Amino acid sequence: MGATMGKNGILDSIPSSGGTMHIVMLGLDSAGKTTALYRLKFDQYLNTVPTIGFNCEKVRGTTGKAKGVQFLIWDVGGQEKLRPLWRSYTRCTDGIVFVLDSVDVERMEEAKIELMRTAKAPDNQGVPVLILANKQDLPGARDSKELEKLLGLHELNSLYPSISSSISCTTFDHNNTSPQSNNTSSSIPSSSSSNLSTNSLAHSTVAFKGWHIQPACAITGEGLQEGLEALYNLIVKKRKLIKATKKKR
Ligand SMILES: Nc1nc2c(ncn2[C@@H]2O[C@H](COP(=O)(O)OP(=O)(O)OP(=O)(O)O)[C@@H](O)[C@H]2O)c(=O)[nH]1
Ligand SMILES: [Mg+2]
Repeated sequence: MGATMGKNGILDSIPSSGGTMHIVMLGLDSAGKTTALYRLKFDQYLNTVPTIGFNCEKVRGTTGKAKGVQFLIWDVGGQEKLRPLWRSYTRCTDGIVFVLDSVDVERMEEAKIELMRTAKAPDNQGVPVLILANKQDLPGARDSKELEKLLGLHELNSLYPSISSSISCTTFDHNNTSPQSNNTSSSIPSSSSSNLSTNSLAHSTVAFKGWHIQPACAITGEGLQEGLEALYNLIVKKRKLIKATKKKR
């Protein structure tokens, strides 16, 4: 377990091997990060102590498209004095898991501030984020919809890239009912006043929602693999989007 801190952050020491996804797990102290990590790794509940520094484990996905995928998961201590270190771990990561205590409404604002600070940091913008709504087994646990509101997760939408493409669209001549040109399957009606327009461009934007909220219980393991799969899907989707954007240039 463990690695040394390079000048460019903790991930310096890890080869960015093709198949392995690098994931960093953050969240307030006592949210359940280490419990979740050990549940994923050993498939059992292990007692934890507050993390000073970090834990790191290789974990295999077991469900859906993430089945067989290897994740290298960094679990970083969440105490206030340790949070300035989070930045060193998130640099170059493929995805972030933000673990939340779904019962601790008193500290929800604090969690929101840390989540937003992390997601909005220049190095992290656009990195897929899984919000793990942990401790769902406890009475009073807030559900995903409520947490989404409490944390203002819609704020995250603006952080993700979208691909905008221009397509040549059908133009319509009112004097002649046949289309002028048609590079698309759908025709876009022209305004009633114009009788002809040629090669007009329609812009379509494919939005990418780069975050997902997953209810979970780290003690029993419920929701953990599902969350990992959701994060994996976001990472793959983002990579495809970036590839498509590069091709267009
Ligand atoms: N009821 C319940 N308790 C949980 C759950 N997950 C973690 N806990 C408990 O919450 C406490 C803190 O868990 P940790 O995994 O150590 O929390 P952490 O986020 O790693 O905390 P730091 O290392 O201080 O950042 C422990 O007593 C866990 O047993 C859960 O899903 N349900
Ligand atoms: Mg811990």
